[in-house]
Amino acid sequence: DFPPDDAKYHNYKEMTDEINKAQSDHADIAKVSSIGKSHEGRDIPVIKISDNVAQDEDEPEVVFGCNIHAREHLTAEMCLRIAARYTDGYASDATIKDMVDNREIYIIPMQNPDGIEYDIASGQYRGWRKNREGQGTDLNRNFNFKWGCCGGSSGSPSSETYRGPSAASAPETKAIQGFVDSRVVNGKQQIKTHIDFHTYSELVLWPFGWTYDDVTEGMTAEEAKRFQDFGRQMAQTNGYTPEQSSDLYITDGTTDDYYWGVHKVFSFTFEMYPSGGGGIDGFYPPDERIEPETARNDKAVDMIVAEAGK
Ligand code: 0X9
Ligand code: CA
Ligand code: CA
Ligand code: CA
Ligand code: ZN
Repeated sequence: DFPPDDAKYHNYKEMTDEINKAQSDHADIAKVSSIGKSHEGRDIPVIKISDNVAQDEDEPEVVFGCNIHAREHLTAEMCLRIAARYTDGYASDATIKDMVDNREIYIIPMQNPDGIEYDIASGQYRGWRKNREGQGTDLNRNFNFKWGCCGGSSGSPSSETYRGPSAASAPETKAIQGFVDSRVVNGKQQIKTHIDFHTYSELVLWPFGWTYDDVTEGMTAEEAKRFQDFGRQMAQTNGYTPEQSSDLYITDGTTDDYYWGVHKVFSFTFEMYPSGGGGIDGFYPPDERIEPETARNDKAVDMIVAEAGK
């Protein structure tokens, strides 16, 4: 489990307990289901938040994904905060009620449950990043859009950025892609906006990662400007640095390139606290940082929820 000093972080069971409680406390607006199973057979839960939650209504849909990299535990706390704000705040906060009533919000707090549990299993952090299939696949290099195209991933199973033997080879990737694909209804993708949360470096990143070009096949000048403008606006609220993801380094097979490249979902990657300097310790901020560093993104989260209606 987490070391005693970091007990406020949620392990897999505590995460499922938390979202199941949100569902039972707010059954009219919160519904938990599973998008599929991990390599070791754990369910990957998603909590949907909306009015008339049992129905698939014609409302813009939003996805928040967290903890696709195992050691990035602060991000699961980010997703749990979003779920708590939109459920607990519904009765008292008119702005939240308006968002919940007019959107279908999907939150996936742990996209890599096996890796997360492995990282904390001994009581001493292992610094694990990938899933737990073989030597591990980097799930954020395994998505089926320009997979392995551009030197932004590795073909070596021992590498931290191993892309896997084929696109969407990992069951966790299959589950996420299958979920996104399933939101195409009558030929129309219902998901309009998305953020995937990572740590660390305090960045707001937008597609593409596979190329340095900002305008290219699948990204018009107008679309690139929308990403830049909105990314910079979100970064003004949290103090992160906004940039195209390839300005960090070239990546292929990532979530954001997949969401935008395949589905035209307006998709961002956030790198949360800290800003830098920590080496491996940067992935393990003390649990006292959870509250301030997740609250820091409340405004950006509300913005991307609103933007789904644009
Ligand atoms: O390398 C990654 O997957 C991300 N950094 S992390 O330290 N969390 O592993 C950055 C990905 C940046 N590229 C895209 N988002 N496309
Ligand atoms: Ca502590
Ligand atoms: Ca609804
Ligand atoms: Ca819908
Ligand atoms: Zn990451």
